[in-house]
Amino acid sequence: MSVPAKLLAFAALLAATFGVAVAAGDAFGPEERATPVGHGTMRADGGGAAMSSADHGEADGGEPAGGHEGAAGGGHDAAATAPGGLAATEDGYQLQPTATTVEAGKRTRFSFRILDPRGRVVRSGYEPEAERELHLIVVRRDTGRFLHLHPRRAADGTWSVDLRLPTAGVYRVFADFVVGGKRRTLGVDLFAPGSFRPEPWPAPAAVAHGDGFTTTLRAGDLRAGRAADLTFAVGRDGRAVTDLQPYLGARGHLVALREGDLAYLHVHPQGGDAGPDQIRFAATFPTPGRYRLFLQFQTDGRVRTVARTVEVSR
Ligand SMILES: [Cu+2]
Repeated sequence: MSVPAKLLAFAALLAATFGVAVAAGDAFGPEERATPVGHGTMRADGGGAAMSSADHGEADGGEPAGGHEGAAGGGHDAAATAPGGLAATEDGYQLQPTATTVEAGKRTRFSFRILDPRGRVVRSGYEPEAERELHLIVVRRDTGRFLHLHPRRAADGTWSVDLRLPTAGVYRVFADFVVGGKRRTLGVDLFAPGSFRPEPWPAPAAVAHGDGFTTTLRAGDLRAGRAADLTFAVGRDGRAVTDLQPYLGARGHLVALREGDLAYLHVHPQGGDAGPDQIRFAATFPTPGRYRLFLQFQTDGRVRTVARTVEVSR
């Protein structure tokens, strides 16, 4: 290919990628965000492109309600490294959606309930974690689309949120919450009928792009079963971003999913002496292999998402 032809091809690629991102961003209202990721051809440096301009939605403020008892006790420690999200039930708690099929591209009211070990709807007793009683993460199973939502809880314990799945496909829905002193992540599948083309994961790389930002990950050697210190440096246009705003009570939020089964890791923000452009987390990757990391942070009142792939060795 001649040089002009290459340039032309690259320009077309940029237009196509950007077009997709804009379409996805426009499609979302203030209560949702979708992050198209994995348009891998744009990674000059190996990072995945993840662009979206939608705001991160807040729909909190569920009414307090009494009546919930009998929560199982538990601690944060022993099970802290065990991944969640692989089952719809854990310790007898159950995630029960009212629908398992949603039309892609259409705003839909998505509702669900959490049942306790005695089969009763959990109506209260949620303990805020990262400033929310419940975090709902919706990920297309190839991880090419990512949503982070905060449903509203009604007095009868039903959680609801406006959901718009960006494309057809199979999605994993994770409800991440703390009840009875223990954090649980329950997962169910959600289907959006239609044709679906899975996107390959971008190769692991230190630098990843998304929402117009660049993040550089410093983590050393990631080893299975060992606590890892993940430090992300946020940049934009070649400069460090030093005006990160608090997001969910921390500098950032991180979701880590294992390749193959989308096991959902419990990641914790870390303080420490990181610079103003840096966000630190502690995580333990349970097994060797690849993981997808979705880093979210806030600047100018908007939540940004940058996805990346990491490789964990034995
Ligand atoms: Cu959340």
